[in-house]
Amino acid sequence: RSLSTTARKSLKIGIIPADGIGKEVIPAAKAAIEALGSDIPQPEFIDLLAGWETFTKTGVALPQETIDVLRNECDCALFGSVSSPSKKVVGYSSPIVALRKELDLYANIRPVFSVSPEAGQKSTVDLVVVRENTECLYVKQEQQIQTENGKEARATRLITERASKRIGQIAFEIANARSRKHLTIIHKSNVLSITDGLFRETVRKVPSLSADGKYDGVTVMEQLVDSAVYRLFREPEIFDVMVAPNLYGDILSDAAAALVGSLGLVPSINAGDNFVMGEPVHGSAPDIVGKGISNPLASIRSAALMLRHLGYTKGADRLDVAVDQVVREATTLTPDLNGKSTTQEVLTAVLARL
Ligand code: GGG
Repeated sequence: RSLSTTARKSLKIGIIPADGIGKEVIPAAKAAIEALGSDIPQPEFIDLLAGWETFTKTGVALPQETIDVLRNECDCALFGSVSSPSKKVVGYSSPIVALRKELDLYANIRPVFSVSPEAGQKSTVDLVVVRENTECLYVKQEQQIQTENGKEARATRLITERASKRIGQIAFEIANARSRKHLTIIHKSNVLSITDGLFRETVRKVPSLSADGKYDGVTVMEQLVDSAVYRLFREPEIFDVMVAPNLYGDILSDAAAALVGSLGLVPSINAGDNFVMGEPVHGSAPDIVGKGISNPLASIRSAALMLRHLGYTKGADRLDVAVDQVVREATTLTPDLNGKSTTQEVLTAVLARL
């Protein structure tokens, strides 16, 4: 699903560090992109605002200007992390959730893999979580009412055939391009038979919609989300590509990150038909903000995923190979990976290997 690379002389990249360690790791990814030289078109970075801090300063979490510049001027974007409060704040709504909807970035693609001790060796964990990115409980239709028995809170969970079909198509496409060609559909349709039932049935039907039998080689398995988490921890090697509604996909990818050492290693892209935005899976990590020890590798890998999605395979591969080397050598790592190095030292190590 690469966008055309032919006409671009420059690559306009929206930079939205947002909150917390996003402000530390996104500049590192930017430096890594800059170091790719002629392997990509000349990058032009456009700094854009969003996040809780932006809200506290301006009263708006996702300025219209950010959306407009991304839509009208940028080829792609890098997003850091958001620190939305856990309590309702009048006028505030999560800007990352809103941005995914505004730009119709309907697929959140999260590869989770361990770096093998030797280059070329098979990794023990090597899977991709394909998360639906626009609906489920994240439509954020919540309400609270007062009843005679106390407060009652409700949330709408939206699953549509359209969104399930398009995420299913992406998942089959990704599975088909991998060597194992195995897809697991994650749901809980033994309890949520209408919503998860629709997701499951719609994804299952995807191969029958293509006349050329292009997904014939993909094997399909189904797994209830709770047992998927159990099996993920017991036997991660059984999973190749997992496709899930929004909330399950969010939780599963954080859980899978525990298997590869740190959330600080796991990248993602938010992809739509016309735009792609790289984003580390980790959050804003308020406990380590400002200490200079946040792990930049997930952001650098997110930049690689973004470039690969746009068709810049050589640049993307160079970033991934440099990160693989740094992880494999294990001499320059941040504390989340039991190292003692700073964000800047890890970035310098990556740049030296590019
Ligand atoms: N980069 C992923 C990230 O920011 N994760 C935290 C998250 O999802 N936050 C949602 C929010 O704070 O609105």
